[in-house]
Amino acid sequence: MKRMVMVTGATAGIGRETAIAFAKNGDNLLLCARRQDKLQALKEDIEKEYGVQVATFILDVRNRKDVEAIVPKMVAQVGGVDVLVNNAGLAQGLDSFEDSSIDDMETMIDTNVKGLLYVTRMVLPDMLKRNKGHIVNMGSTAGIYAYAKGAVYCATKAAVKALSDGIRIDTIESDIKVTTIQPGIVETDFSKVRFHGDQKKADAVYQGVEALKPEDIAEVVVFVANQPKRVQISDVTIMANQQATGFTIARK
Ligand code: NDP
Ligand code: 8X3
Repeated sequence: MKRMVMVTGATAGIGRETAIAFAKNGDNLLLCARRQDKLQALKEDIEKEYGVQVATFILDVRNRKDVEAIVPKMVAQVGGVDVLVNNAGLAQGLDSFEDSSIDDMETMIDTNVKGLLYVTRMVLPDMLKRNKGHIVNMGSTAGIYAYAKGAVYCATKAAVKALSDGIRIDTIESDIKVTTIQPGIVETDFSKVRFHGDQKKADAVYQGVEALKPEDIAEVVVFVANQPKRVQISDVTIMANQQATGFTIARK
């Protein structure tokens, strides 16, 4: 039977490729993000190419009221979510802590931490009721190794890992699985968003390194979700070949 896979932040980068990879795998999709035009275009492309069902809805994961009002309705409408990929996330700014904007800090915490827990809190009870489900949280190598000027982003990704582990402990009596995916450097809109639209600064991040592609991460997410019932992959760390730790990169 086809699964229903929910992906947050499905309009770009890793989330978009994850949606496509699950569709290729034959799964139906429930996709959300803030940009309606991109969601609609992706829905049309996937339905035409892969013939699976795609439901979409606009969601800003930072908006607790919206998450509480919309997510349970959408989950009920599609008949339950089998795999939840908490992917929506971002970095804002790359500055020494004392110079960092508090607005940027709050945006990262509100999106990467609070958004993830709002969504999960709305999806998990139904998974528990059905004793079936897999939560895949998008962490980062930044959550393992803090790096200069990235204190708050790194802290949010360390929190993602701790949330995954905590939820896995709390659901241990059930068949629910929880996985943290920890990518290294992946070339997406991530850096453009981090530098508030400065494309030059964003391009510099990927110079001299063959960064991972979002498809590389998507393939791992599908692999993790396709394991037999007895297998729970708790964490996966995926780095670029030229990357030793989060910020140790041999540029050529
Ligand atoms: P992109 O900027 O390419 O994509 C981010 C996605 O998140 C977009 O679809 C965006 O959609 C969505 N999003 C952002 N804020 C919100 C919000 N408030 N509510 C709902 N959706 C939101 O970045 P990536 O694909 O690279 O990032 C995806 C995840 O992977 C993030 O959690 C990131 O931290 C993580 N990651 C990225 C790495 C990298 O090197 N690129 C490495 C490790 C982890 P929209 O704007 O339409 O809302
Ligand atoms: C995104 C990767 O190393 O730029 O999580 O923080 S990094």
